[in-house]
Amino acid sequence: MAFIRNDWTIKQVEEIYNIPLLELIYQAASVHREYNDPQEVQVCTLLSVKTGGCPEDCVYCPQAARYHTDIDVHKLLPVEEVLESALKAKESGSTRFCMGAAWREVRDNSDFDQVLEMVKGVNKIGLEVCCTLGMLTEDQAQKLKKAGLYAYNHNIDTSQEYYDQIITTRKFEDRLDTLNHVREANISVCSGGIIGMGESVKDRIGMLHTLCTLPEHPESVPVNALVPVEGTPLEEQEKVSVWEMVRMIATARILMPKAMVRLSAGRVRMTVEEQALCFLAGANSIFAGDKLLTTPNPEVASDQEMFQTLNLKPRDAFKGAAADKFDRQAKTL
Ligand code: SAM
Ligand code: DTB
Ligand code: SF4
Repeated sequence: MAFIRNDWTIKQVEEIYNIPLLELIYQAASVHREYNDPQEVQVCTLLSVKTGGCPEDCVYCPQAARYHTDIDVHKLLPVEEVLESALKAKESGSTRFCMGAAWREVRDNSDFDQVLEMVKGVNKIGLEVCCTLGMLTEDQAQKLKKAGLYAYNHNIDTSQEYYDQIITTRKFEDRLDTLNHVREANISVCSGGIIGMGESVKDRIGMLHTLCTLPEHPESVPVNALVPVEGTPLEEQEKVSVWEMVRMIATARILMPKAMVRLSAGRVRMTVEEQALCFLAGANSIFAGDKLLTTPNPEVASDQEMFQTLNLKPRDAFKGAAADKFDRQAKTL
């Protein structure tokens, strides 16, 4: 049985990352089987509850106010509308519902109160409720937990060394602080990053090293392929090859055996065969629904067909070794 370790060295991560590809897939698939049911894939739905107008300068992001992109900018959605979307997501087979807001950080204002209402409502529907709202204080994390938040997504995006090429309006350490507040509040941690932003292999290894040496591994690790959006500084960036996605996923799987490794943005440009390789290499979660936050995603019907073809089954909500710890709040509501 592979050990769960938090003391990986950069050299070890590099060695794993560089294992010949088919051997790497085999090793990752073996670790995956030791810890998870390889047929089971978590299906999550995303909803952008507040879109665009963000003060940050993340070079990949269509929602940064400073870039001129063609997105449907809107302020915070009404609670009712969000709950209707959550119900639809549940009906179409999702077990996790993630609400995203184009904020730098959460402010203690009526918008935050409204998000807390959304969290309560989605929780009541019986979905694992997740948010991605930017940076949080300890107190805000506690309030979200109290409202029934199950998971919080906060990506480190890239390596510490490459971070200032991607974002200058906050620091890598700020992200780690928020992750710490989320962990302290007993909320399930979702943190990963993006490949295809011009980073080196060393940066990819560095990013994985940061994630797998956190005091506790994130419960979920999204691996996004950059979706180049017209109007952003990365609009001309070349598509990453599927082999790079597979290598990232397989390495993440070996380093963090129990985590849900999520094949996230970029699926719309992948074939079913390519996605199958990612599942073989240990990916066990996807975003479903024809939109991610602002960009397209495969249609629900084609994903359902993919699940049938590959004999995959959607994972139940509130399942897994850490579930008791995280859904305690949900049960008492
Ligand atoms: N504003 C909050 C934040 O940055 O944490 C939450 C929303 S933000 C859009 C969530 C994540 O989406 C980012 O951290 C980034 O990893 C991912 N993302 C945004 N734009 C992307 C793109 N064009 N391609 C791939 N991933 C992207
Ligand atoms: C994550 O790692 N990927 C999702 C989710 N967490 C919030 C977001 C992907 C966004 C892709 C670009 C867009 O649709 O705006
Ligand atoms: Fe804002 Fe988040 Fe986009 Fe950065 S990734 S510009 S913080 S919405």
